[in-house]
Amino acid sequence: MGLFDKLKAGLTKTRSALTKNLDTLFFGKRVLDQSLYDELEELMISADMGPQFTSDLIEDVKQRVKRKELDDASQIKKVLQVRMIDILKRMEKPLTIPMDQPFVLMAVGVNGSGKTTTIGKMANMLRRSGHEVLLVAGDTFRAAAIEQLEVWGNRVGAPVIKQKMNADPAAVVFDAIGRIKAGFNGVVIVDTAGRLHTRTNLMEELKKVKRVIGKEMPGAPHEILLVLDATTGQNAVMQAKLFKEDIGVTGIVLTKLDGTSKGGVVVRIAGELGLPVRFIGVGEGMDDLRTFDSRDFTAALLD
Ligand SMILES: Nc1nc2c(ncn2[C@@H]2O[C@H](COP(=O)(O)OP(=O)(O)OP(=O)(O)O)[C@@H](O)[C@H]2O)c(=O)[nH]1
Ligand SMILES: [Mg+2]
Repeated sequence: MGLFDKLKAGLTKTRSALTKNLDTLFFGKRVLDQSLYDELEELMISADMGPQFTSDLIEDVKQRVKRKELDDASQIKKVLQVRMIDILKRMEKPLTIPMDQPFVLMAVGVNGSGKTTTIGKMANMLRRSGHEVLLVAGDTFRAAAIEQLEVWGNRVGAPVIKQKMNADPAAVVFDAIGRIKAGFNGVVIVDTAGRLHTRTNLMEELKKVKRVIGKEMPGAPHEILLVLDATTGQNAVMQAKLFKEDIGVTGIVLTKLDGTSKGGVVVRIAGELGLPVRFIGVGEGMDDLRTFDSRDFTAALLD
């Protein structure tokens, strides 16, 4: 199976919900009138594409009908596709990681969003393209978090910097940057906790980790990746806003797109956050991470 077909297979749930609903909406209903627009609005909202994208789409459709560019409801799908590509294109900025040069990446996000798994997949991708990778067990709060990262490290051939459970993550990170100072020339990926006793604690801890990295290595972290679980739909958008304001996120990974019909949320994240989507996760395996491509993504959902 080619990469595109795999992507399509990964996005099956969103794809079938969206195309089935669109086809039902347009079937036998050739009149482009207000009731069609109302139903279309409902459909877009339930697909988690967000109110702004939805009203812009409907306005566009109405204008095109006025200009007599549209005479058949099924052509709306094409308009939707063009608008989706247009908005998603803006967040299509793959992460460029220089070869043989220290690069520090920190993954953040709420518990269970897929941080550790995504780190494992990224490490795999990077190792395959010839990078040295060092994993950093910055989640010292959850039992088994360190072992989980070590399993990934073994699987992909990346050493893990760790301390005991409940150690200060800032101290673990300090050790890791020490490796760079000692000559390590690869990618350092810092795993972090998704839950502490309170959300404020979590944000403070993440800020401290970021501060320590920056103090030890000016200019770092070079990337703060927010890992979001697509199955949570609009909740993911809310979380993204908080992390963006509090920590200063530079890129997004949207995980579990294979397990949800809410993949349309990418559109909403694009419109409301203006952050690049670096990767999407379409499964639990180590090859189930893709760089985000707006055309492929849209085609996988609608074609
Ligand atoms: N289907 C699917 N499952 C995923 C994907 N990414 C992660 N998962 C699963 O989601 C669950 C949680 O993933 P973790 O990587 O442990 O999440 P985390 O953010 O590190 O969680 P905490 O360490 O508790 O904060 C695991 O069972 C993963 O296998 C994905 O793209 N698709
Ligand atoms: Mg984790």
